Amino acid sequence: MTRALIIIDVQNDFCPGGALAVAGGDAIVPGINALMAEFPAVILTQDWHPAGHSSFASSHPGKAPFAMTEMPYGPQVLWPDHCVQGSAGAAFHPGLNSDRADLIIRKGYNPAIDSYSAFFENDHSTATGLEGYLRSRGITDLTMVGLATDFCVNFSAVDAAGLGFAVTLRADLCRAIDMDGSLAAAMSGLAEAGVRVA
Ligand code: VGL
Ligand code: ZN
Repeated sequence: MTRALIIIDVQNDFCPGGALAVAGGDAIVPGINALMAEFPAVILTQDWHPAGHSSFASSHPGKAPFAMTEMPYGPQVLWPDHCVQGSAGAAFHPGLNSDRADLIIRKGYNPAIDSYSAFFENDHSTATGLEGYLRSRGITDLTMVGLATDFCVNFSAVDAAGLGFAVTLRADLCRAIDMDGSLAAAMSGLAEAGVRVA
């Protein structure tokens, strides 16, 4: 059994003051840094959108942030512009010990498809390559932390469990957006998928 810590989207835009700020998003940084020491493998993900990405409300005339739209791959929340490639908002929180990361996996770079999960884009079929990386290293057990509990952490954890990894989500080291009951829905989906919530 080899374990990895997967740290989801601890980026400036998801922290207070950012474009898609999650309440208390920065409060989890010291605990995540401390947890790194317990894992032989540490992986960071980075939400990484081109300007004008199709998940941005600004790309849909007349649509407001947090409205829903229908994409060819299904329903999609429209977000404020965030994590634009190379921007300060897309950078990791300055307190995060990113030097410790073995791998940084970027997602959401396809202009036409959003990617909440670190494993598959929102069409649920286009792979990011993370599964192959983990299997190549013999990693079987994943602990997930980061932002946001109900979106990118949730979809990453559910996909990982579906792929056969043993997944633990450290809820104390995650924070949620929680729009329209999304956190409660995520928690029941995580339990159904067999993710252990600690
Ligand atoms: C996320 C919304 C849009 C996340 C990323 O990291 O949870 N949420 N892009
Ligand atoms: Zn995004």
